[in-house]
Amino acid sequence: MSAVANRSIVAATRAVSPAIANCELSHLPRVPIDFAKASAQHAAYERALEQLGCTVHQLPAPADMPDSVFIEDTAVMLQEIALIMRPGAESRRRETGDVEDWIKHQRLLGRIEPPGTMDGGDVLVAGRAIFVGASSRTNADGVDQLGRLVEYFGYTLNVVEVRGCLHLKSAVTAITDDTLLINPAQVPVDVFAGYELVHVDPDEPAAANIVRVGEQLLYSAGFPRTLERIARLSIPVIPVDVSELAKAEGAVTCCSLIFEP
Ligand code: CIR
Repeated sequence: MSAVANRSIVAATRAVSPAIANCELSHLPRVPIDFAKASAQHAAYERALEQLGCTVHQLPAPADMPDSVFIEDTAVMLQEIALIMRPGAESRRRETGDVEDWIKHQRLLGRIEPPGTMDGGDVLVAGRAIFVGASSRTNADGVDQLGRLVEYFGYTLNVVEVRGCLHLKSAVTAITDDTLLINPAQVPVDVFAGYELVHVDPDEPAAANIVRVGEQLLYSAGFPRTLERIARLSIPVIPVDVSELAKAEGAVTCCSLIFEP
């Protein structure tokens, strides 16, 4: 494992809010969430990021922002610019303020402005290609604004229809710049022509979400069959238990913003 190689990578996280039980839910029934267990899993997730060589910077969790642990939805970090999102769920809009206050010291800032909406979970960056999910959280105005912001820096933008899941990155994430982990039942595969695609095991539809840290991976321990498929790539992968956070419809990418300072 090459943790030393990742030492310059920052992972911004946000502690679990004591109000997480009041989280937004779109595709799952509401079940009790054990705050202590969710916090312990989140702490183990942060330790795994450190094991991968990241410097973890944790922002505090406001008691009145149930979903704030899912910091990925508040911003998209590109090499050239940080894009502050305008989350699609009204209850999540206030989450961006504290994140912006910290991120403005890291990058030039761009913003999705009203009436645009976009969650960071809908933005997949693979090299110089950006894919944006047309989900229930991201509207056409948000996509137009993102297009203008990223095309200036030479990225290509592709809009992807998302079916039966919350975000684009519920359905497809990057293992490397050229290899994607994908659930073909939730996004059209032809959009990703030219990429090597690792399909999730059909019995694990929520398994397409993986965190890439440099040349290494962090993945949910809840998808052992898909993990076997990923292991065939011979890329180091740390599994973590995020079962309690999954009850709030969270997955592994949503709990961090990873970038090189
Ligand atoms: C929400 O519905 O907004 C939260 N309960 C879950 C957000 C998960 N975020 C993500 O996958 N990027």
